[in-house]
Amino acid sequence: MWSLQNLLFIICIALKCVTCEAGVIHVTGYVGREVNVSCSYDEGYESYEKYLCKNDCGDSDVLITTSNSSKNKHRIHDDKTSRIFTTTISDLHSVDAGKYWCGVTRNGKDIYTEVELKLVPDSCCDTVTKVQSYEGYSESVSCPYESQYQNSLKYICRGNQPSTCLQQALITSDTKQNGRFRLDDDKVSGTFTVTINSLTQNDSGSYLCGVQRNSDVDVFSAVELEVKEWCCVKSTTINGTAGYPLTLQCLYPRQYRHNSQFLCKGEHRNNCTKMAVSQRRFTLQDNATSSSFMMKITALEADDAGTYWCGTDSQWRVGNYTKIELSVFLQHTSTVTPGTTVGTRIPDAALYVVYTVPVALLLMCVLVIVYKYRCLKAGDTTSKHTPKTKSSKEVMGATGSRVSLRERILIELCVYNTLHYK
Ligand SMILES: *[C@@H]1O[C@H](CO)[C@@H](O)[C@H](O)[C@H]1NC(C)=O
Ligand SMILES: *[C@@H]1O[C@H](CO)[C@@H](O)[C@H](O)[C@H]1NC(C)=O
Ligand SMILES: *[C@@H]1O[C@H](CO)[C@@H](O)[C@H](O)[C@H]1NC(C)=O
Ligand SMILES: *[C@@H]1O[C@H](CO)[C@@H](O)[C@H](O)[C@H]1NC(C)=O
Ligand SMILES: *[C@@H]1O[C@H](CO)[C@@H](O)[C@H](O)[C@H]1NC(C)=O
Ligand SMILES: *[C@@H]1O[C@H](CO)[C@@H](O)[C@H](O)[C@H]1NC(C)=O
Ligand SMILES: CC(=O)N[C@H]1CO[C@H](CO)[C@@H](O)[C@@H]1O
Repeated sequence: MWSLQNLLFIICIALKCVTCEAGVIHVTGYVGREVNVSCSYDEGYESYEKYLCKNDCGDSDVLITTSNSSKNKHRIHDDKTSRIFTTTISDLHSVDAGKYWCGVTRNGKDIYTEVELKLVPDSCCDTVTKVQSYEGYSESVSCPYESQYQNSLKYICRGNQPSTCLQQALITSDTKQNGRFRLDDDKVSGTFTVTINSLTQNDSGSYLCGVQRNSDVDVFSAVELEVKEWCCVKSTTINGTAGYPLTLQCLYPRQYRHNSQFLCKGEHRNNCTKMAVSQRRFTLQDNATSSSFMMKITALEADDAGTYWCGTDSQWRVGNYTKIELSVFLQHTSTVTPGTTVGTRIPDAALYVVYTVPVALLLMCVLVIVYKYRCLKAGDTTSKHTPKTKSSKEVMGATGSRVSLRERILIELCVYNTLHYK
């Protein structure tokens, strides 16, 4: 059964006289994108109709002809000077893969060229090289390639979409230098290197190294670059108490021990103000044995709270940096934390002292005041009007003006205690 079908097919093909004049044309396209299928023809056929068909090229298999050059997702263009007609198939789906024929209509048998369309996903790659760096640094990305591509165009682009990589290339081997990007091609080792200067966190992400091929889709390798925020190299939090001495310790890599050491203060490391070591309260001390230097503050002040940065290179380029968040405690009352302006925290602290006296004591005062107020009111009322109840009369009789004096003393004592409580 199968062989009969096969035979019928062969006969069918033979009857249609399909011939492969220039062998099979292999074309690769990206899923979701478009592909150009170009077929050449011999001299003399310039004015003939050209077409692209699928399967066994019956009438219903013709996808597009030069007589009607745009249909659905197919476009055809006949370049009569170079004698090449090109069919563009857009919005490629996996079902579009397979065998096609380029045809030239003529009396008798048409001329056919076989085309094999292969589809690949528009993403790359299974293996990704990871590269880590820091803000402000320069980083080189190495892209190896096979020796047969020594003289091919090399390029790098962002993202991981091969189909658009070349047109969005950041730099190619033709330009070599473009702003912060430089491309060096070492043909001997078969590696091209892309160097990116003055890295920002914006440079983090995926990159594709591309090598152009003329007869097929380009070759790619994927790189993932992570640019770390400069501050996050090391971060510590320190609590100090106002009035007491404090030492801030800054570690540095041993190889940087001869660099100048600095400490600065400010929310952002790019515009923090350098600590004036000449200030009497501060002293800077290096400790080479522990690869660190220390900033000693004799008596901590509320103003000292904030963010500090220290390192061993004022160019902010190399070495390890430390971010220190210093909070200053005002003797068991309130904290001056970094990120807030000290000027507004101090009054807070003062209020805190007044309002955090034991609640019980305050409550007692309030009760006494209320009680006394009511007593006085009751006294006033009863002196002008006839007492309505026995109890109110008793209260009046038992207390009177003498009690009022005693109460006043109590209240005053109470308020005094409240205000002078520490
Ligand atoms: C197909 O050819 C057209 C015309 O030359 C060109 O603009 C387009 O970029 C080509 N598409 C692809 C995927 O090569
Ligand atoms: C070309 O194709 C379009 C859309 O399929 C159709 O409307 C039009 O009639 C065709 N033109 C000719 C000359 O066949
Ligand atoms: C970061 O990249 C975005 C878009 O990718 C851009 O709009 C923004 O300006 C860039 N920021 C810097 C600081 O380069
Ligand atoms: C500093 O004080 C805060 C608030 O009291 C506390 O949460 C934190 O654990 C303290 N940190 C250190 C390093 O003592
Ligand atoms: C410091 O730099 C940051 C951004 O890095 C900016 O938001 C801030 O306003 C700057 N501060 C001053 C005082 O220039
Ligand atoms: C330097 O650091 C080492 C190790 O932490 C310590 O033993 C030594 O006392 C420090 N020296 C000074 C002068 O602080
Ligand atoms: C960013 C940076 O330079 N980090 C260095 C911090 O210090 C250690 C050694 O102490 C180095 O190995 C890191 O490279």
